[in-house]
Amino acid sequence: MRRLSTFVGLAAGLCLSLPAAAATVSCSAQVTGCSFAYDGDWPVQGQDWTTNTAWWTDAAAKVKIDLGEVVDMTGLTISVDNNDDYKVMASVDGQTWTRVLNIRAADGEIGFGMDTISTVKGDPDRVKGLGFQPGPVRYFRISARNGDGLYSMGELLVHTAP
Ligand SMILES: [Ca+2]
Ligand SMILES: [Ca+2]
Repeated sequence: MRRLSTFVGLAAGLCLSLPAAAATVSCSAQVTGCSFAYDGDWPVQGQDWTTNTAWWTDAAAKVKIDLGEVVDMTGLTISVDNNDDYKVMASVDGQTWTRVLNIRAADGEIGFGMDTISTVKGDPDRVKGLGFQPGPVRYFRISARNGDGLYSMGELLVHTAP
């Protein structure tokens, strides 16, 4: 199910990047259901953390996304399990990494199951204070720690400048 905010964003004249044909997702071996992390389908908020999601239980695990090209990122929307800390690292060249998003377990409005969190102004799932860093990006690495040790990611949307 695509998220309503995608259409709200389009109505507002924003240019959104759904998974591009050249984009790829890969994961470290601890992750189950890797492709669900970046297939364009969004978990319903509050749904089970292992249904159509990439999920893991090892804090060393990583979900890796390569957009296939450098884009000018203006915002991020991500679906993660509600009760853990998630870190999104990004890179232009795959060598130098910057933390572009820092989600804490208490962020978002969902108290059980999957939670969609966005940096985009006007998005109903917007959360302030996530340490979002806009700018050029190509590669992403998402990892999790703390919480209950049961981690999950359902989707990522990179918002770009028109
Ligand atoms: Ca998905
Ligand atoms: Ca959890």
